[in-house]
Amino acid sequence: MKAGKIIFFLLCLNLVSNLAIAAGPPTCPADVASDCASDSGEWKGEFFPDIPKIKYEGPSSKNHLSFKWYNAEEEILGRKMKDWMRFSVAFWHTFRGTGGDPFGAPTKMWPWEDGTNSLAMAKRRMRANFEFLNKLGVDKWCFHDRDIAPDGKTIEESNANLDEVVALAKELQGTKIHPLWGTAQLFHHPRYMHGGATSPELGVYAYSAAQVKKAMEVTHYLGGENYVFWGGREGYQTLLNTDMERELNHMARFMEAAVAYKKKIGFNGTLLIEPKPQEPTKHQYDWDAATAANFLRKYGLIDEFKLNIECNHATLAGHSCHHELETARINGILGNTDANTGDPQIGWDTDQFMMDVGEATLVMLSVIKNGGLAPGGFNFDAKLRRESTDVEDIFIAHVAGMDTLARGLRNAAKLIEDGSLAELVRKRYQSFDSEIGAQIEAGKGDFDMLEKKAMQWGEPKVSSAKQELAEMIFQAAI
Ligand code: XUL
Ligand code: CO
Repeated sequence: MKAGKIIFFLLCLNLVSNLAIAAGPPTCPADVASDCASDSGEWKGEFFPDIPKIKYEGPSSKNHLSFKWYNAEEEILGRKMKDWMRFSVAFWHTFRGTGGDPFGAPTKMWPWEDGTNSLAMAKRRMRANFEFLNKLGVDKWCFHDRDIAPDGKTIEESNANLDEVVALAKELQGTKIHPLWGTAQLFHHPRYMHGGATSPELGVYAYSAAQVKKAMEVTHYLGGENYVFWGGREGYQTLLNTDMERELNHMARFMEAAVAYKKKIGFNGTLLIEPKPQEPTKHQYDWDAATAANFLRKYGLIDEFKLNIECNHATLAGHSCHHELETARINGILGNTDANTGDPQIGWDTDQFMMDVGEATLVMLSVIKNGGLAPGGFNFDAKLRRESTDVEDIFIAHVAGMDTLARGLRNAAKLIEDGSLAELVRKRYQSFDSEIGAQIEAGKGDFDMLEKKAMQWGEPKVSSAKQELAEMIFQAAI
């Protein structure tokens, strides 16, 4: 054979063997076989060998693996940026997201994945999580029980799996890292098809309680600062077969039991309800912030819970994220933000990283007015697009998401320091700064007195809303 032919033959052989690897059942990745031992779940060397620790380089940097706006130690409005933001990585998207959708197969098979949902794989993934957090410079993470450890055949087996992975997570956390929040996944398994706390089946209600009990225990053990309830299946498909009143009463009883258990185990974290109007059910009971607040007030739970506002959930409910944050804030229950965004042309929960500086500025205006979110923070409940498949894309997405919110913080601070927007708002209501206005606001504005005043004053002068001026001031700051 001539040299050219030999090279061609070798190339073909290589292609065939690569195809065989791609098509065969994945075990330990072929190209890094020497780096891992699939039976122990151990992984030698780094998961992200090509990624350096991400640093702040300022807005003029062209390095996509650097922060341009997020400078953790810098003070804005008298507080370090890291303390305003309190960023967290969502384990389920970042380490369990595959890029699969209802029409297509997974597109992401990270080098450390072996294609199984084994305990060994769960531990290896946990190691990847902590290397990622350390390189990104983020000291909080969020998880569902079932993302981090495989489900077992019985509650006992699931709990044992969870304990094993949680023990490793505790060791890898060290002293600096801990969960922003933990939660129980009560929506994937078929037993939860009618809901968990709102299932008509008593056995499912009890199973849900057992799962939440354990998830609260491990969140507490790991030093978690909050615990989340997202009721993905707590809702209905049709009211023809649903006793909505009974289901809501059951959900309240479940939340009361969670409060009692939190106190029993000495968990001081905040309990958070995460509203979402629909998806996966047609109608979810925690529709939006106002609906969740009403539920909490009706059942006397308003002092025991706060809300976790997710921006993409806000838009699904027909609101802006700003509206949901403000609704939670003025009700005294803004506790956390699941920082993501939707797509204006798509009607479902796309869970994208927030990249719009205007949206981030509005979010930060609310957060500043709230005095921050602690012990809550910003959890990146966001995933890479299906078509983003490089390992470095995981870093790029988080860096861009962190920078966008950091830019929002800087802009919001500029707007607050400038004061002209606040002045515009103050002026709109200045007639209420009068003696009669103060009387009304103090609850002493009875109709007899108001009728007399209306007759005395005659036709009121109504001023311009100055919307375009407000928008001009806002745009100038971003
Ligand atoms: C689903 C969602 C969840 C919750 C936690 O839309 O946001 O991931 O944040 O269960
Ligand atoms: Co969420």
